Formats: sequence, structure tokens, C-alpha cells
Amino acid sequence: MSDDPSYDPLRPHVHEPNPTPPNQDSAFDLILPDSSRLRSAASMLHTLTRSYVPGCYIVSTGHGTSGPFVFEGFALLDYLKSQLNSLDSLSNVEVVSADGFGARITMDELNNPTEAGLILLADTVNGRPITRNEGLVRLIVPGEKDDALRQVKWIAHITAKE
Ligand SMILES: Nc1nc2c(c(=O)[nH]1)N[C@H]1C(S)=C(S)[C@@H](COP(=O)(O)O)O[C@H]1N2
Ligand SMILES: [Mo]
Repeated sequence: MSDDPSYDPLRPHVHEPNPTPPNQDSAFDLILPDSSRLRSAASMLHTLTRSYVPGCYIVSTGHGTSGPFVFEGFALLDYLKSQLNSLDSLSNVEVVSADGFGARITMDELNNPTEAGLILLADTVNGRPITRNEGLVRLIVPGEKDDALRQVKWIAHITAKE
């Protein structure tokens, strides 16, 4: 752990991307402020409206930029609204994979999307399913250009923080 008070392990600055899924289970848990857990699989969220973001690039460490991709899935904000009675007390959500890689998304970001598009829990790319190897279920933060450090593959849990 760093002594630097601005250090946030969910905003790493250097990272060698992991190419291999930590396991084959693409379901994830939502952890609420009272520590209760709700299990979700993208395929189970039938009632949610799907969203998509065209023109997405993954600006990767080591192997350059790939894309443009059309990612589709659920807007993270819509997902949270579907699972919680109220989002009023939340300040941010942590989206973390089973290999310990994560990103922190603020409610401010979710409520004020950039013109690059909505932050997604993506399960399809270019009209076909994202494979587990490719990161299913994968967080897509459109417009992020910081070496793909927020494009979390293999989401294992999402923690809603007050
Ligand atoms: N779970 C997880 N997600 C991750 C990473 C990782 O190591 N683990 N690496 C990130 C980084 S640094 C990069 S460059 C991209 C690589 O994505 P790609 O394998 O689709 O090119 O994944 C991002 N998402
Ligand atoms: Mo990266």
C-alpha cells in the first residue's frame, strides 16, 4: 500500500493487461452499502432496456489501439436503478474483476455521461456475444484513453458505496 493519500488502487497508472480469464463464471455480485449481496448474470436481466455505444476504441497497453467497436449491454446506471430502491445516498461504485483489476465510477459520471456514450456492462461486441476470453461481462467506459485502465474484463463484483 502506498502512503500517498491520493493513491487509489482502483486507479492504477501502470498495468500489464491480463490476457487470461481468472475463471469461467461470468455471473457477478452487486454488494450494497449494508453488505448484502445480489447475484446477477447479464443473461438474467431480461427486463432491462439494452443500450449500445458505437465507435468505441480500446486504447491498450502494449498492443496499441483496437476498434472501433460497437459494444452493447446494460447501462451501468440502468442496472443500478433496477437493483436498488434509491441511488440517492450513493457516491460511487467499484467494478472489480476476479483477478483484482478494478475501476471506480462516480455517480456524477453516471448521471452526466459524456458525448462518447453511456458506461456499459457489455455482453456483445459488433453484434455478437463477447466471449469469456474477451472479458464477459466487460465494463466499457467510452472515451477512456488512459491505457484501457477502466475497461474492466471479467466483472466479479460491483460495490455500491455511500
Ligand atoms: N480484469 C481485467 N481487466 C482488464 C485488465 C486486466 O488485467 N484484468 N487490463 C486492462 C488493460 S491495462 C488493458 S490494456 C485492456 C486490454 O484489453 P484487451 O485484452 O481486450 O486488449 O484490458 C483492461 N481490463
Ligand atoms: Mo492497458
